[in-house]
Amino acid sequence: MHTRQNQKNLTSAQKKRFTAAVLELKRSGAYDALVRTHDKYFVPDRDRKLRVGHMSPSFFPWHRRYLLEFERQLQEIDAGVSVPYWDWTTDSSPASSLWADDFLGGTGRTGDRKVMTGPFAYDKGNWTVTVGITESAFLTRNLGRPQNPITLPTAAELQWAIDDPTYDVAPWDSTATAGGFRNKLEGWAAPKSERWRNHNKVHQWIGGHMTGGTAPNDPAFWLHHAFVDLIWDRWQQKHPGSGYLPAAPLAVGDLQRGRVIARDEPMPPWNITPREMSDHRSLYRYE
Ligand SMILES: [Cu+2]
Repeated sequence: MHTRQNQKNLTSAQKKRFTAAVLELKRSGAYDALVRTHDKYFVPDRDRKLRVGHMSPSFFPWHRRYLLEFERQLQEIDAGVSVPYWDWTTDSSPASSLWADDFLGGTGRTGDRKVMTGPFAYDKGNWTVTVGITESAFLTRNLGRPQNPITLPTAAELQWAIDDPTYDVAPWDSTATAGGFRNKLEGWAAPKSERWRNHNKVHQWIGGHMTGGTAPNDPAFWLHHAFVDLIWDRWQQKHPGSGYLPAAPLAVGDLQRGRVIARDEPMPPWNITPREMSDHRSLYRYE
């Protein structure tokens, strides 16, 4: 049993061990295999295929299992490491210690958005982007998008999602605007003028590689999704009578049948069900 800590409480020794283990995973090739997995399951509504990772109810359990994969691989390198989480409602500035030279490094430079500081800066020689290189082989970021500013989600915006007692609603995709915790937190449930909320807005605030299917090219991905995972837990604590939906496979004739994972259906690529992923307390805890 290990503890996932708030990133702001990590000692400099812990930050060093975490980043060293990530760099070793990158060197071995295992990191890029994980990036490829995320990209493969980044299937939008319009594709009319099974949606398991995003724009669907299994967004939370799929990412829980995906983070466990990453964390187990890190722990094979250094058993004392776990994934920290980033509470973006409180550490909401590019000046946060998260973005310092001794941890994730900062924003990209003007022009090509190339990250110039920290262990993942291309010029340090240890972090070449190889999956989804249409953009660039160097890590890019644009924290807060100064030329067209965007702010991180507030505590109130997060609470708006957590307060919804219904896990998810039909049509179980990005257009599920009738409510539902999942889409309010994943962040598609927003008026056009606003575009993104909560989880999605954080990807946009970081910018660069974090905005597409190959977002795990930026190690900030894991800290963001560890907090998303913790939020799922907070929602469960607040609504003990609610559970994952849909509880059963969708009926014949439903346009979403075969495209959405029900509570006891297996999620690729691990063939584990949302029910099996709905309680993390035997695996790890949050500080
Ligand atoms: Cu994400």
